[in-house]
Amino acid sequence: MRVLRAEFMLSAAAPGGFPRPEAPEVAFLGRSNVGKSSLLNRLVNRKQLARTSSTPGKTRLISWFRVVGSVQEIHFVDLPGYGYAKVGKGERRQWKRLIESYLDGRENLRAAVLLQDVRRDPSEDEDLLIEWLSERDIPVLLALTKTDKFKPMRRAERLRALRNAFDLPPERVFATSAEKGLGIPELWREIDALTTDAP
Ligand SMILES: Nc1nc2c(ncn2[C@@H]2O[C@H](COP(=O)(O)OP(=O)(O)OP(=O)(O)O)[C@@H](O)[C@H]2O)c(=O)[nH]1
Ligand SMILES: [Mg+2]
Repeated sequence: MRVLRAEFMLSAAAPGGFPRPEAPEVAFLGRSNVGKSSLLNRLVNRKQLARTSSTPGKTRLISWFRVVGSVQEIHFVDLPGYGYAKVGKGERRQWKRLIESYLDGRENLRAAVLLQDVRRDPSEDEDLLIEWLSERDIPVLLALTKTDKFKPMRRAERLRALRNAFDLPPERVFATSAEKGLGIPELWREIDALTTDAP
């Protein structure tokens, strides 16, 4: 789908502030600093739509973005990152509560893009998220981020390792770079397929 317009809608810290579920939604999930905001910006061709941070772990809110496309309107949802070392137990519990309150009963959520830095191996956080998503029958698209950090040989090696580590269908795994625009058309194709109702 061609993006005609993209704009920030609102941020919320609790379900009372979530917007009404009036368009198909795609959520972006991943460790803090993994590149969620950057990938989201790249998908809509807007450098500074979602704020990218040099101080990781600052986003404590869920943010909605309206994406007006050539076919339909969809909403992108930027979920707070996790796994930031300085975060205490209480904050982690709060993060879990917020994410689960979003995932539970969000009937317009069509897909979750789980981001994983290509340089890291998955942790129990990614395992937990995949479990939550599969319990709720939400399709997972795995975006391996920052693949520009590697030369081609090493990149291919890491892709292989991560494809093995995540037990997902190969067509749902994407090697991306927000910096270079890699993997963006492929990811869009799958987002389109999951957000468009079959005729
Ligand atoms: N080289 C490279 N750097 C990237 C890429 N994507 C993101 N970054 C950098 O990684 C850092 C974090 O990016 P963000 O997009 O803010 O990450 P985030 O997941 O939204 O972070 P939080 O909102 O804090 O959880 C920034 O310094 C980005 O410039 C990429 O594809 N390649
Ligand atoms: Mg962010």
